[in-house]
Amino acid sequence: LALERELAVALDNGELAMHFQLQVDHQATPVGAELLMRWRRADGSMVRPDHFIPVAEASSLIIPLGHWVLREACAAWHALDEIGRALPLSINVSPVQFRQPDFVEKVQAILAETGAPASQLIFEVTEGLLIEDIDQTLARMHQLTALGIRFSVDDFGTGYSNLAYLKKMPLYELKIDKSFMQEAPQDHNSTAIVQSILSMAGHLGLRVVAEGIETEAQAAYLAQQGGACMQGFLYHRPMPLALLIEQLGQRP
Ligand code: G
Ligand code: G
Ligand code: G
Ligand code: MN
Ligand code: NA
Repeated sequence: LALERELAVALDNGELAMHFQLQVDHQATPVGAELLMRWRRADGSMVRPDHFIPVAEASSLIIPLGHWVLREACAAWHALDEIGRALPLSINVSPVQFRQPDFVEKVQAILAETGAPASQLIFEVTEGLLIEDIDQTLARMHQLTALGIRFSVDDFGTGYSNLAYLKKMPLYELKIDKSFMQEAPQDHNSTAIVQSILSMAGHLGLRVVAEGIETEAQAAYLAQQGGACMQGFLYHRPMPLALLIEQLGQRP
């Protein structure tokens, strides 16, 4: 596969970069950031992650890539801590990476190597991971939770209708998929789903991050519903670490 070979070279050549998208509370105060991978080819063209992550997952490249993301998160946390603006950082963990037999050991090794606090890391996982191989998933989540790592369900609401995992798994957060947010508060059905997720999360004691907030109307609707955390272009775009440091440094 041409893209697979190209990605392997890109990883070696440093063509991959992490961007950071701030998450805010209802007062627009930053409360965390998600790391999002970017691949800029030598010719300047961009390859979107939804294009190359599946390629990395189909080969073994997602393993070194995933380790690199975790190291980037730990390094970024230290950089933010140095300017007095440490924030919890969320990383997307591929099910392929999570299923590696030595995944927990590898996470521990990177934490030890970088000295970053596990309690400042949130692993975003998919509903698919949570409903397959439940015994292994649960055992690993408990090991990682014991280290201090927290778990978030990414793209919540788009995966499966079986919600049994919500009562079994040690979860910290749900991320409402942007497909629901983009139609709220105009579309009745999407709004009903968002409201149900907020209500359920409240009863389960889970934090909520609403993704894809692009309009004041969406933000106002969430504020009125009790103020979930928000992530979206209305507040912050994904940006390189240097810019993130500059922006956070300028705030009181
Ligand atoms: O910005 P956006 O186009 O970054 O992300 C598209 C998709 O790619 C998202 O669904 C996200 O989960 C995935 N993605 C982005 N960065 C990473 C990463 O570092 N690791 C993994 N596994 N997936 C990522
Ligand atoms: O991992 P996940 O699928 O949650 O990645 C988040 C994706 O959402 C990334 O592709 C990111 O660039 C994108 N994103 C973040 N904020 C917005 C937004 O306000 N609108 C849209 N359309 N996409 C967003
Ligand atoms: O700015 P960035 O490269 O992170 O943007 C990631 C993707 O999101 C790109 O495909 C870009 O076209 C798209 N995008 C950037 N800003 C917006 C926005 O305000 N609204 C929507 N819907 N998409 C955006
Ligand atoms: Mn995500
Ligand atoms: Na998502």
